Formats: sequence, C-alpha cells, structure tokens
Amino acid sequence: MDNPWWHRSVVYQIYPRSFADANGDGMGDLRGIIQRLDHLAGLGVDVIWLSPICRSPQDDNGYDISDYQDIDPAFGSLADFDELLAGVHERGMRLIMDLVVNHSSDEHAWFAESRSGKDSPKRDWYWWRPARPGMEPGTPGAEPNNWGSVFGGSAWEYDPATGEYYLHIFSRKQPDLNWENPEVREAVYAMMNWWLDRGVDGFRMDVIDHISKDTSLPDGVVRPGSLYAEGGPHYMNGPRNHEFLHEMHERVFAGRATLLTVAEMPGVTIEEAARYTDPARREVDMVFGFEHVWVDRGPDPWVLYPLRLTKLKGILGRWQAGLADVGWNSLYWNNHDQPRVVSRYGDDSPEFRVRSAKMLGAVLHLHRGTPYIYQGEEIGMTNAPFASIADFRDIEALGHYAQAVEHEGHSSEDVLTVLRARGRDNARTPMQWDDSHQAGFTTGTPWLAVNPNHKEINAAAAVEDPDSVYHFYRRLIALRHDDPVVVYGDFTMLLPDDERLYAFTRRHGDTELLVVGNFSGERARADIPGAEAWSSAELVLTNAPARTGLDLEPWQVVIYRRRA
Ligand code: TEU
Repeated sequence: MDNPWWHRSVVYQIYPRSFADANGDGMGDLRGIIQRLDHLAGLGVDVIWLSPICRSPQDDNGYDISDYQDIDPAFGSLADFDELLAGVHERGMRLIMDLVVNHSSDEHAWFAESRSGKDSPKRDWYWWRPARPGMEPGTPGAEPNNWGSVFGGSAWEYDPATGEYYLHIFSRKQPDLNWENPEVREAVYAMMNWWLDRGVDGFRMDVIDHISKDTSLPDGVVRPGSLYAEGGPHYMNGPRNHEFLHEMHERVFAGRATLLTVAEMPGVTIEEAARYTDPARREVDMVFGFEHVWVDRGPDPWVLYPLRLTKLKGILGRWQAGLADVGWNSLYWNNHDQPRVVSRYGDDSPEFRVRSAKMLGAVLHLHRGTPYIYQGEEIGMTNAPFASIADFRDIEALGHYAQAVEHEGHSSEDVLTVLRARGRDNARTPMQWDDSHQAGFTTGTPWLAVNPNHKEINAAAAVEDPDSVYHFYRRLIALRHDDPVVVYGDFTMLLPDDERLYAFTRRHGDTELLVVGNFSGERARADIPGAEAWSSAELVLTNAPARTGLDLEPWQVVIYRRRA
C-alpha cells in the first residue's frame, strides 16, 4: 500500500473566532479567512483544520453545536463556506472540519425534543437519569453520580420539567449524546457524509474518546479539597470506543480516498493510540494525545509545575517508539486549548523569543509524525498579559475561577497566577496581522483583547524579515516536503538524562539527520555518542549564528544531515 499523503503533510489550525474579521463585528469570520488564505499558502502548509463554524450559541466558542449542517451567522453562510473551500483547494491545500459529537448544544433540535418529555422518541439520545435513590430531585447531592464537569460544578443538570438530570461532561449547554443508541450514530454518520459530499477532506474529532461511557455511570474518586469526582476513568476510552470508531470508518470513510481523520483523545495511552491508528483496524489516521502537554501538571490540572525536559523527552520518546511500527503520531505544541508554547516551554523575553520559538518548532517538526501549527505559532505569538478575571472570556477559566475562589477557598491572586500561565484564552487572543490598531484583526472591538505586543510581533513584520520565525517555519515545512528522512526516518532519542538538550537522530536509507535543541538560556555542549562522525556533516538549519559542531548557544537548535 502506498504511504498516505498526510504522512508528508503539515496541518495548520485556524480558530475562526480569532483569525480575521472581515465585517468589523469584532469576531473572526469565513470571509476573513478567505482574505488570508495566501498567508497559509505562502507558509506552505498542506491542510487547514477549522475549529467549529457550525451554528452555535457559542457557550464554548462553537464547541456547542445547535445545527451541524449550517454555518453560524456570526461566521458567515454556507455560500461563504463553499467559496472558502474552493479557495483552499485552488491553492492545493485541503480542509478538515471539527467534528463535535460527544455532545451537542442544549439548543440543538435533538436535545429540545429529548428534553420535551420522558416518552419522547429522542429521550434516549442523551443521558437522562433520576436523582440518587432516596434523595429529593434537585437538592444538593441528589445528582445521579458525583462526577464534576470539566468546566466546574456537577456534570449533571437538573431538569424540573421531567424531574430528571442530564449528563454534561463539559458545560450545562453541552449535553452528552448517547452513542449507545444506534439512531444517534446513524444521524452523526449521515451528517458527516453530507460534509464529505460537500467536498471537505476529513475531520478533527473533538474528545472522541469520551463517546463510549461505562453505562452504569458509577461514582468516581473525589480528590481531597475538591467538591466533585474525576469521572474520566468511567467515560474516557470506554468499552465500545474502538467499535464505534470502526463503525464510523465503515459508514463514512471507507471508499473515500483522500481523507484525513484525527481523533482528539485526552485519555489515550500509547497502547490504545497504536490500536486506534493501526490502518488494519480501520478506525482513524492519528490521534492527539495529551501526555506531553500535561508534562507540567499533576493530578490537579490547576497546580503549576516547572517543565522538566527529561520528562518531556521521556513522553515524546515513548510515543515515537510506541507508534514506530504500527500507527502514526500527530505532533503539536499548541492549539486553542493550550497556552502559547514560546511562553510555556521557551523564553518569550525580547532577547530569546524568536530564537526559542524556532528551536521549539524545529524539535517538534523533526519528530516522526504529522506536525500541527496553531495560528500565530508561526510568528511566535506569546501568552497574554491578563490583569484580572474580567480580561478572560473562556468558560473553562471563568468556571474554574468561580469554583476555586467562591467554593474552594483559594485566593483570587493564586487562581489568576495559574490562569495566566495555563488559561486557554492565551491561545485565543486575535491573530496579529500587522502593527496597526487591533493588529489588523478587526476594524471593530475584538471579542477578546489583542495582545499589546502586536506592535513588534505580527505577520506583516515576520513576512518582511528573512530571519523571522515565519520564514524558519516555512523552511521546516519545505524540508519535510523535500527530504523523505523527515517523513519516514526512524527515530532514536539521545541524551535522555540531559535537562537542557533535546537530541535525536532520524535515519532513512543512507540519510541520517541529527537534531539538537537547547532548552535553556545557557550554552551547552551535546556530548552525543559518535559526535566526531558529525563533524563534516551538512548544517541544514540553525537559528543562531552557527558555532562549530555541537556547542550550542542559548536556545539554539542545529539540524545536521549526513549520508552514509
Ligand atoms: O477539548 C477537550 C479537552 O480535553 C479540554 O477540555 C482540555 O482538557 C482542557 O481544555 C484543558 O484546559 C475539546 C476542545 O478542544 C475544547 O476546546 C472544548 O472546550 C472541549 O473539547 C469540549 O468540546
């Protein structure tokens, strides 16, 4: 079988709300994206992934869909979408949609019908349950189980009209669909086929390892200091998850040649990832694991830990090894849920921002797998200077703040410190196009404040400057397109115990690459085994004035190539 095209591809994620606003209402839209397509074509990316654009009350910025087959008026219309898709295809790129089907919006017609009465034909499309036995429905503690919602509070919402509760792992406006019901699955597959028939090239599947739950919905373990239990073990990667994704493959993907399917799976292990992405099992092409973006957190996601490079290398090295023979990795530092990587694992000070952003890009893109770039990463955008809770918009940040400050007794300043480092709004500040008012994102008032550093950090300046992060990313993408060792080479981690250097080799046929990145603000020498063999190798790319050999400047990365 030929290697699939997406092995050679780089994906670029657009968060439409924050990308480009064509109509001046302060929110990005499809016509804004159409106007900026040449930025992406110029970068050289192969695929665009659009975060949700379907009709939505926008409780979770579109991850709460009320009509899967229409565009939210705030983003435009189906006609705008068709024009965008054509523009993407004309430039030789592909487009994948965000598929959000673990839950719908509570304003979806399906849920309205389900909620209308216990004998509604769609009652069983969602997870309705009575109060805990012996408890008065609607009173504290009477929820069917003790799970907490990801966004704070109970995972159950009481519905007085029928005296029952519905499950929502995310917000109360995101009721979980019941995948046990075959009608639900058929409705989802029909909708997916409708989009593919319209011409889209695949899907990124939101929390798709949450669709099969332990149907007994048992109580979970409550962490000390928490009000609610972590339900994850009972709803992530559940007993029928593989079965459902295989069925989806059969009903939707089979026989369609050029698709890309990527499954977001917060709870996935390497072993499970190998199963989900084994082509012989016909489920999905790749998964987004979370271990490497949770490297700086503990069991409580809201406690900060410093990055330990050895731990990060341990995780990514195990994923490389675990999917070396069967399956395929996705590679990402950033998306709309993660803080900006240059602020998180790099150094966003004026002295080292550009250099560390390039180093991080090179280390990621030279792993084996398909790299994802999140809008703004290619110009080294940073976390935002949020002054107070009033500056945040994200439902997760606001929900966590309310729970931690109002119900769990934490100080406001402590919670803000964590939110500044970890809050999702860091990724969601508007794309910085130029140094003008509102960074060229909108002529109106943006829904979330533009980062004041757009005066220096913006796409126009980056495209002008041959030494920018943008042109470095462009070269990384070109390197993948030009040299099969980047795509197919095997992966060997070096210096696993070094807390400053990230070093590995890739080998394909007679070509070998050596990549060494310095994750520190100090000079460091890479004492790798067989270092002398690299002394005459070609320096393919670096981000600092080249020094000799394997002595690295602060935050420097070197990529060497040699042929046997
Ligand atoms: O994210 C799922 C997910 O794992 C997040 O809840 C993550 O744990 C959290 O944001 C870390 O801070 C997906 C989407 O990417 C996210 O934007 C949605 O809010 C969520 O699903 C619900 O649809």
